[in-house]
Amino acid sequence: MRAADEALIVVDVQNDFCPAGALAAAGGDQIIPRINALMDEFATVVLTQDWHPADHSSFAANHPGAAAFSLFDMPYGPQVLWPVHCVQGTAGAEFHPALRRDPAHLIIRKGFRSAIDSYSAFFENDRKTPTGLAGYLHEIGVKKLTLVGLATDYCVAYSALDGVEHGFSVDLLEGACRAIDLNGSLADARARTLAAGVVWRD
Ligand code: VGL
Ligand code: ZN
Repeated sequence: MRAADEALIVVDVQNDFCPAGALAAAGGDQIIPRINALMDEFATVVLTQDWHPADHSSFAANHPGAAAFSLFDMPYGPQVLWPVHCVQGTAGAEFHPALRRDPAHLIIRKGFRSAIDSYSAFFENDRKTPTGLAGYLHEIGVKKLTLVGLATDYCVAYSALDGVEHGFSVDLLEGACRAIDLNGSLADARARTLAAGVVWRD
């Protein structure tokens, strides 16, 4: 067991981010056995779940003429337009069937407001709207986070950065994550998280 003040944050291990999913990270399902085993080491386990309404503004399909993976100017800044993924109530939004969920104390959903995307488990993409996760973790005395899941360069990296911002010490287990890697996004995420003090481990 790790120290009682450590939490495992399992980011978006959902069907749509795994092979054959709508927005797959290559090898996304390969990380699941390790994540399942890690859950036994932590007193606090949190799962996050990307959970979009069908009319979500991050979907290219909701912007006539726009291509998936292009950039779009949202009121809160540039946003990648994604293929339709993790729509509430669909199979793609479910956790991968091999992922253990019994050990989770909290499942936090994000991206459920049509007008704002949410990569981070802590803040939506306007960087202002909180999910409540920081309050939960602080209130139960968590000091250190270990981040695993999908995708390394989006939801995991953004959660890591915001974790540091909220005063947690943050480890990112690269071998228990897989990336989308769009236009250098993985190298970019690594540089930005390292500069912020996130510790990358195998
Ligand atoms: C994610 C893009 C869009 C992720 C979620 O989980 O990394 N990426 N929605
Ligand atoms: Zn999403």
